[in-house]
Amino acid sequence: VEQELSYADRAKLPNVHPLATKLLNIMEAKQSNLCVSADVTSSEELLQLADSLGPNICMLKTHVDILKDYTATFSQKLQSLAEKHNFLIFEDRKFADIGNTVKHQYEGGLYQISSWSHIVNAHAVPGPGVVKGLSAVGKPLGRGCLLIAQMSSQGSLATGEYTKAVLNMAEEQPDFVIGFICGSKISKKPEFIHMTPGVQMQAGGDALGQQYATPEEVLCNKGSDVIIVGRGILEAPDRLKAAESYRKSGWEAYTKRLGR
Ligand code: BMP
Repeated sequence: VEQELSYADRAKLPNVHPLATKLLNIMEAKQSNLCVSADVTSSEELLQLADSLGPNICMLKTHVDILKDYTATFSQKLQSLAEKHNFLIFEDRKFADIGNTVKHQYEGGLYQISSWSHIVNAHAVPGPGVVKGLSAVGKPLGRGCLLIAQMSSQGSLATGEYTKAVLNMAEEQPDFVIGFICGSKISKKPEFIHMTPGVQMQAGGDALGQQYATPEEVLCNKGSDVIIVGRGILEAPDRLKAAESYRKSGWEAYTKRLGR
């Protein structure tokens, strides 16, 4: 049986994207495969979260379009916190239009996402042009993209043949696509990062179709690399304590999978 590569081993692969290398090294150094989904509506609260949870996470995921008070200063402060605590920023924008449109949406508008977010994601629905458009803006800046191959929500249409087609699309543009949003490991290529939302300490769901699996299930049984946790941490009485407990569970599940 071939032994599975550790995050640190994968960071050194010859064909790995530099941003994936950076992420894998952060994960190893901080012993964290936790991405916190900072789904709050105030900039101040988001920055406070980033500063307090920063030491526990490998990545911070944002939805900047839910902020009621976004300013360019906010994005500068977030970048400083990412440097201070050594985590990557992932704006969960889910681009899903023709290449020319997503290019403008990524670079311009109010948010100028490409100027501050290390990672963005995209739906594969439009075809490879969506990645080409994003790449035209992001590649010169050293950015990377995750393709949405599966979703955690009930009744998702991103399954089966669609998921396979997303995989092929990623393999055709590895100079910009660093991995997937998915429920389980879907690519055998160790260069790709698998990131999974819909994670809480207890399996279950919410009233609007979200479905949850545990860190152990996602990292150990499903073979994903990074857990994305929002309300499991945000709604906890002590967010820092909750984040530390997700980090610990996630790391233990990963080391169990490696069997070392
Ligand atoms: P929570 O852990 O509170 O359910 O939040 C999950 C986060 O991950 C949300 O920000 C949501 O937009 C995102 N997400 C998801 O839940 N499922 C997906 O398939 C893709 C997502 O980006």
